[in-house]
Amino acid sequence: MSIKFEITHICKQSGARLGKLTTPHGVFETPIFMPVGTLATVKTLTPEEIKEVSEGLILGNTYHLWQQPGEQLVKKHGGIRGFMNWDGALLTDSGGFQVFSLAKMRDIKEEGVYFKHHKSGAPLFLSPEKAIEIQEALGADIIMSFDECPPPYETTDYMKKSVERTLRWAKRGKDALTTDQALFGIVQGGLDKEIRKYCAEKLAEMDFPGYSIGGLSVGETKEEMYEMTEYLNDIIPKNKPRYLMGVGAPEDLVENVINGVDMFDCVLPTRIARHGTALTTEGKVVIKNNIYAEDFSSIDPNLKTPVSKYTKSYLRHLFKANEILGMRLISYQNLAYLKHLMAEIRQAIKEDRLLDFKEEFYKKTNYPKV
Ligand code: PRF
Repeated sequence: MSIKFEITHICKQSGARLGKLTTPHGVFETPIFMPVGTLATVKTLTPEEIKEVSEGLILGNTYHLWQQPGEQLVKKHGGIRGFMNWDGALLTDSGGFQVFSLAKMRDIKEEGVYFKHHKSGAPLFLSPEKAIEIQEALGADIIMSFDECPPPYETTDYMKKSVERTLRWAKRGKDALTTDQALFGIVQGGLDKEIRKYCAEKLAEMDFPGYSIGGLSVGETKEEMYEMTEYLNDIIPKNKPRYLMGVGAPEDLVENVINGVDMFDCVLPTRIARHGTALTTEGKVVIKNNIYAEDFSSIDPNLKTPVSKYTKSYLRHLFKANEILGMRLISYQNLAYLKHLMAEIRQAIKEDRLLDFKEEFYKKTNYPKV
């Protein structure tokens, strides 16, 4: 197991954790947000830019790279790091989520999932062992078990069966691993606390170097998400990093850090950027809006980045004219803002004032409070 995790401080006001995550390609202070580079690219940004707007730890994806260009080609470059010229650290997701979010006509069997490719319709099969084999070729520092991410409002009976299978898949993945990459187990169980608890405890018995929380931000309400992370805070082993998968709206970062989460990833900042929505220290800014037509102020008055040089009016023009630079600049802004927000959160933990910080955060921004 080639990562190390230590808790360095617990916020006296909120109970939130400050930690130090050591990987073969960097040491990171947690809580941390990891930008998503699904296809070995954080969309529109160069690795030099990604360095500036991240802590140096990003995500790649098994499903997508398996399909295109194929993990063996990536392996010939020395893994994702060599392929995309990234000298930081990496985490890959197992593909479990994409099988359930993208695939057509899937058939879940004990051995794995048979499904059809989301574009071509070609028949495919992904198993816990195959997901490990692909992630070994991709070479990330931290990798994920193959899991089922069931819809949040499934029946209790279905959830139980699904979690039992996800647990058997976690064990099979662990047995299949031949490298010292850090393999995380994924806690599933929808919105059922008993099933979640059972899943977390069974995974803890298998002793993974870290635990992910999957199956949230998949259609449930924010109240339900926060209630589940709050519940799991006392159940997932305290001495290991906890990673909340696919969650990254600014308010979700603040709330879930308070609930004991150490790591996050989400396509949200880069996805909404390409549609012209900026995340700023004052809240969301929809840059195409007519009110910015002659607004000569910068996108974020409190965050100095290379994007601050441009007026909102100019950024709006880029989107109106469908110019690629607009997408690049807002992607940069959004990741720079989340990096800044996480640094503020860590500082507030250090100073035992994260609940005060949360209150100010909602006062100063238009991010939604539940
Ligand atoms: N499982 C996996 N990856 C994921 C999820 C999951 O449940 C989610 C759910 N938010 C995002 N990414 N393997």
